[in-house]
Amino acid sequence: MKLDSITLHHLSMPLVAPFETSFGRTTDRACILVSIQSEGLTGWGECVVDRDPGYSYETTGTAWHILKDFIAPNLLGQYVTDAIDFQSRVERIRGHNLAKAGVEMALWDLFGKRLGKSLREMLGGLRARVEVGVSVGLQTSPEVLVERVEEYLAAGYGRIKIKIKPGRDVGDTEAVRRAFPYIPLQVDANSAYTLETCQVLRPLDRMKLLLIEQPLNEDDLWNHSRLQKQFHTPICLDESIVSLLHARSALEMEACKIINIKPGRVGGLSQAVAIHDLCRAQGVPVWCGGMLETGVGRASNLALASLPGFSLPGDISASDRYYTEDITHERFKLDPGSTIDVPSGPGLGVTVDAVALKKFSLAELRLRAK
Ligand code: OSB
Ligand code: MG
Repeated sequence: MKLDSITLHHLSMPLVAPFETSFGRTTDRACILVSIQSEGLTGWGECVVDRDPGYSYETTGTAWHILKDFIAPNLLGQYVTDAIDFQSRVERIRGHNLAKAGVEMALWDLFGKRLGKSLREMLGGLRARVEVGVSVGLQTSPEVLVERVEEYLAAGYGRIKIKIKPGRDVGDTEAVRRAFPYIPLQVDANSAYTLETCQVLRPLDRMKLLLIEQPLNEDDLWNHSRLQKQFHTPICLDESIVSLLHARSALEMEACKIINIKPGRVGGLSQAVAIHDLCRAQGVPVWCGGMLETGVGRASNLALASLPGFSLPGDISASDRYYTEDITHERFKLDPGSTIDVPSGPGLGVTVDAVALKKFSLAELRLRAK
């Protein structure tokens, strides 16, 4: 399809409650929505960038720059045929996966609308609904954490993930495990430990956790492989897996037994599917991570998580876990069995609410083909 214009929307959306991890606290979640206009259709994508470089080196500022000055000029006025074609056009732009992934998502939405096919169909997803869990941020105390978890369990979430950091690890996890001895439970450290400081996590190995997510630095595959040898609990990598090659290296090194797949982190849905395929061929479980997405990114995550290798519940919670008001008309709700329905309409299967978009927009820029 010939791409006529690309519009960037810098958004800031208030969360229903602050979300705190080992790298910081978010009260208003930022992102850049990308819309691509082509042949009378509009495709939407979400760049899951944050204000600060805490999770990724990318920020709303770097993504805006890379999108405006490098990615868009490579695409405007061009005929882009598919995701592979798109990737080859941005191959020479090193890194900046979150920026690239947002554009790839918008292209999938566009192609789906043109073909009358849902993203799930295009990616080869099998399920019409996917199993999900909830990611619970750091709370003021283990007691408050247990209360939060209890609320989410009551709301119907079947799998709980809690955030940990040094000083708030074994005690918090133990409190939750003691209150709920049998729930599927996992922890996420967001790179807060070193191989040495990680030794305090040893008691976690007796708490029947599904996995321990990203204990060490993102660039430290090697020490994750040393750590995995010391723990029975599977280590799951998030930040470390930024490409198919990283996934292959991590598995070969036995740096993890499970992979969290986020299309943003790996530069797009096509890469996410490639990592899924690799893991599936090797019998390695994967699950879909989350980045507090709006309805746009959430629709994309649901479609991805419908692929057969996603054998663990994703961090894809209902819309009301994040936002009182979202920028899509559609809201996602939690159904019995801790599931959410995968959208079935063309492309992402969601429509953007122009009024809400304007309300949460800090800046907008339309780039046109010359
Ligand atoms: O590490 O998985 C993470 C949110 C922002 C950045 C990183 C992470 C997260 C989450 C939230 O854990 C997952 C969600 O969207 O519910
Ligand atoms: Mg994580």
